Amino acid sequence: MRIFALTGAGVSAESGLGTFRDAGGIWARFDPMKLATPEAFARDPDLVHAFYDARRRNLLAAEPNAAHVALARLEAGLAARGGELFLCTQNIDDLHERAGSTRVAHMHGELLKARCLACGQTSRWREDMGVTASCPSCGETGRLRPHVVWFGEIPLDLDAIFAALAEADLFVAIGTSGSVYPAAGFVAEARALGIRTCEINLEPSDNAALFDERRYGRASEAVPAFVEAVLAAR
Ligand code: BJW
Repeated sequence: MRIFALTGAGVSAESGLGTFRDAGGIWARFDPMKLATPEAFARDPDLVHAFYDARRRNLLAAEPNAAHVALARLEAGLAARGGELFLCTQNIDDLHERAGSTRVAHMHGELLKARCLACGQTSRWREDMGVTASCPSCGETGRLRPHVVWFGEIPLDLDAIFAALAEADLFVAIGTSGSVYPAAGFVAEARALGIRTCEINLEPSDNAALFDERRYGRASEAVPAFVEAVLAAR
């Protein structure tokens, strides 16, 4: 069995990383147009760096939760049965990798990487970035940005993502509100391809009506239960 899993901020919520659109979420406290667009970064790089520096520090203090661990177990369990998990995350954290997932497509980038606007290289980055940091590849100063995908930018790895989606037997969306495209369109794409669809979320997402199966609850409980059911059935 080939499973395509799309994860969102809800999978990392119980690790202490904020979601975006819940009450008290990141976009309830900060204006995304001032922080998560290329225009915002050009206008006020100090402000944007401060926002991502704080989130990077928060991430480094966080730990994977039972939902991340269960998805790593699903990858290994499917592989042992001749199947495959394609794990596509909208999250910029590294909690799937730290829980043991070995192949993760980060369609909205990675907070622990920097991209140089001078040479185009990406580098691993765990410190505060700020406007005076130098690129480890080319040495240019003040040209680094967080390696994340802002509104109006094209998400990463889309060819591999759509190819994996087309080959899946099951599409499962976990902890995502289904409000940001193109990820929000994956469920409709899956349905058009005749792929079974499942949603796991705290509450019905914007796309809830498009899912064949719906499981509501906290990711730390609902995802392990889903993984057990999948692995027990094969
Ligand atoms: C729990 C839980 C618990 C809570 N357990 N659950 C139509 C078509 C195409 C594009 C567009 C379109 N209309 C508009 C657009 C443009 C735009 C867009 O979608 N805007 C919408 C707001 C309308 N999209 C873009 O600009 C994208 N680029 C693009 O479209 O390029 C064009 C193109 C595409 C394809 C081919 C060619 C060209 C880029 C989008 C970039 C998004 N960037 C951000 C920030 C990244 C960096 C950062 O982290 O700061 O990505 S925005 C933010 O939203 C972040 C997330 O990855 C993303 C999705 O959020 P997510 O994960 O769903 O979080 P929430 O908070 O919304 O939901 C959490 C859910 O968890 C909730 O439902 C809770 O109930 C649940 N939950 N606790 C389980 N314990």
